[in-house]
Amino acid sequence: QSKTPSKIDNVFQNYSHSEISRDAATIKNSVVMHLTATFLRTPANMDSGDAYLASAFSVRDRLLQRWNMTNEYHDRVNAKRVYYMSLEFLIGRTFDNALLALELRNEYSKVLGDVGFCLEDIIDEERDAALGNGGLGRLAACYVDSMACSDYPGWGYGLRYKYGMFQQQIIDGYQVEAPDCWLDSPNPWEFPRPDVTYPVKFYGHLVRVPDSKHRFTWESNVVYDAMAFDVPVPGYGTNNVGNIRLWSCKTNSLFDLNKFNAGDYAGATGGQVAAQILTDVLYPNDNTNEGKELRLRQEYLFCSATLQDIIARFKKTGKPLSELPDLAAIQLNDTHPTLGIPELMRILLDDEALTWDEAWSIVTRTFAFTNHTILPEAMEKWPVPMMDKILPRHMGIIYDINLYFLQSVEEKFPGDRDLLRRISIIEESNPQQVRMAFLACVGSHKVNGVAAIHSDIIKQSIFNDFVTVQGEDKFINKTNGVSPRRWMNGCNPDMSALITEAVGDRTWINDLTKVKKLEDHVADDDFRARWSAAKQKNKQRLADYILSTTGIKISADALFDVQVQRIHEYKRQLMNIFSVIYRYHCLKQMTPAERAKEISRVVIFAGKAAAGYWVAKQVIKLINSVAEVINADAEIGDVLKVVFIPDYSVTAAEYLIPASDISQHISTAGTEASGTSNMKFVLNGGIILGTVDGANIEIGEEIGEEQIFFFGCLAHEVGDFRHYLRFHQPKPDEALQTAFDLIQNNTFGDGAIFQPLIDSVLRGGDVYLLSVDFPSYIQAHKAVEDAYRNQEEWVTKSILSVARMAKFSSDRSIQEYAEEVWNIEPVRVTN
Ligand code: Z2T
Repeated sequence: QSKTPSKIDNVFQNYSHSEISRDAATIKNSVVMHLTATFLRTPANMDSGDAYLASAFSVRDRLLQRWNMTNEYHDRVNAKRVYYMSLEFLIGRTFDNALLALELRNEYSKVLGDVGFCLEDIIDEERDAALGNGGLGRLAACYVDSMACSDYPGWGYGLRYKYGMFQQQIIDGYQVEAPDCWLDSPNPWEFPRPDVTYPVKFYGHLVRVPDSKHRFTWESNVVYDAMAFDVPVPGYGTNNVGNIRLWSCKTNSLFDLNKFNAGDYAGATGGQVAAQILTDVLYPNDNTNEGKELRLRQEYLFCSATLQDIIARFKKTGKPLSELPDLAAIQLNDTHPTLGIPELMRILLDDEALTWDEAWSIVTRTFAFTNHTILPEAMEKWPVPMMDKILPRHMGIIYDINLYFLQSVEEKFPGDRDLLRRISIIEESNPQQVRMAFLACVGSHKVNGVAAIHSDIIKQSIFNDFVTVQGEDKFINKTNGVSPRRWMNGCNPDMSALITEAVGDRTWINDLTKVKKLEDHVADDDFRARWSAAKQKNKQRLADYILSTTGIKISADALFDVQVQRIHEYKRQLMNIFSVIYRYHCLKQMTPAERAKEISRVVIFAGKAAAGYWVAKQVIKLINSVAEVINADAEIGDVLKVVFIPDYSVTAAEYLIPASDISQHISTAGTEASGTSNMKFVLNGGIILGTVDGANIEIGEEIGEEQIFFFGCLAHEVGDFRHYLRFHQPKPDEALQTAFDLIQNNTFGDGAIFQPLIDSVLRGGDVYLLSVDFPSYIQAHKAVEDAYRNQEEWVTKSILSVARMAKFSSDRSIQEYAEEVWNIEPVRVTN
């Protein structure tokens, strides 16, 4: 502990009062300073990559003032904080976001323009921080953004993967994965905190503390150090700057100099390799659980470091641990961070010597849990022998949690053995498994789903018994939302300018209820024309992006039909491409004169398949094979184009979403917990073609059924259809059969490659009900076309939709969590 010299107060007394410097000369100086001093370049030899780094570091200097002010202020007033624990934060780029939040965009644009750079090109130099798979990870990023913007004292906690979401290359139509080396160039948006490092133990054995019931010493020599990296989250329209604290495994001390000196080089670095790999890569699974031992170790490193850090911060207040729930709320983003529950128990029992009941009361008042899926293949279960080997203390604590829980169930429902078996945290399989969703539920005071239908479904399915035992009030809904900063103001400047004009100022960016004002302009011809022009410009921008990334030339005058998301059977990209094939067939049957009357369409796909998900990868191959044939067919020309954009990312989404006319959200009813891109598309004036599933339903309720194209069977009908299809061959309608025929005729190359996909419908029980929904899907496409022919009505739908979308701001979601789950209040940061 070093002492602060008393003089320091005088030297820095004005520090926290300093305003962000905005004048062009000062900004230019700071960019040149970073260019020359931080990166050893000169203005004469700088390229746009240098210009990005120098500008980004200069912006970050300005951000730091607010960041320090925020943390000092929250410490000073002992603010209750919320900790959002997530194995994934799909952040994307930060530079433009920070420029907008600090209201410095025009200033930097000018300074860069003066030296011959265009801000858009500079922005394009930044690599995405892709520390997440899809919806769940992006939701975490939107939520920390909303906490920052709404003045909530909130932190994200996650892992700093050296390799984020893999890069997807398309070779010969197939997905090929390459590592995402996002840290190869300097990252202006992270701050290493070598002083914030915690030891994390694995394996070893337990020694009971004499005369104690629940207190153990855990002895092991396998100890890794987790070191913090802090990522700032600039709040728009506020001084509040949030923080995402990411842990990385530290390895320097693990170098074995004795082995090195003896010439054993592999042995010398072996310990480092073993440690390093813990935070090396993000598991690329969306909605599936691989059950790998390394993943369990990753999860524990994350949970242990995070809980130690939260406790250390709490202890600085000098308050007794019984008051932890008054100063800290912890949200578990799905079950991935569930080990935080036994880890906090371990700290309170073994390190702090609390009794079981004291500790358990603190734990259950601190944690809350969000479930994001009902797909059985995504449910985390860990074999008891594996958990016992790696985390013996936690396995013991989980057994005790389960014992006390089952005792309480037995008290309420005496003699119901089947209930006990069903509800046990330990599944009596061979080997036994720890059901992480049950552990998360038992250790939390609130459990929520992510859209109304999903929250209902989980109450009737996986948590049905828990509702009976623990009561209905514990199980609530928190419909997802997305950040208007990134998903409107950032990615769609022209539309945003129109909204600002309609509202009168920019306050809608932090209060989306104000977009209602757009309804006043829906009959204003000039406004409508500019609304359409904004969409048209976005479509041209996307056409340019597609040309540069794929070499495919498309017309910006066509209808843009977009499905971009992880490739998964339940999302039914396969149904989409079957319908494209059918459409191609129909166009081929027409005379040129008939074809000329058709609406030109570009069908756009993008998305990654989990590396081990063979069926999903075959779907990518089919899309690319179909695209190749159709795009080369001179007879078809611009009437139908099919594009698969490789390497979908947050940044690609920022190009794609503002340019869509219709987007598809076509999961089998009951399978998509919420979906969040559906919200983003509509917030950008796009129209949804979708099933009655996830948040589509609430979007339809808000914007009105005239503004959305629904089709397909309903969630409550799925069970019967599936049951029927287990015992009966599906009967494809003529359209679907035509698609099968074309594939089997080798229209798109060797049809045999795709037979397994056809068989998943015809012989695999058609689990996702393609044959059931196909006829209404084709009908819905027709309805979309008819509506699109009437451009006047289409523009009305587009404006009305955006006007009615306020509910889907993540600010609304976060406010609900704050009030109903976390019990925290906004804190306005001032000097
Ligand atoms: C994921 O992105 C989602 C659920 C998961 O369950 C895992 C991952 Cl990686 C374990 C998605 C849902 O599929 C989607 O419906 C939802 O909108 C999103 O989480 C955010 O809640």
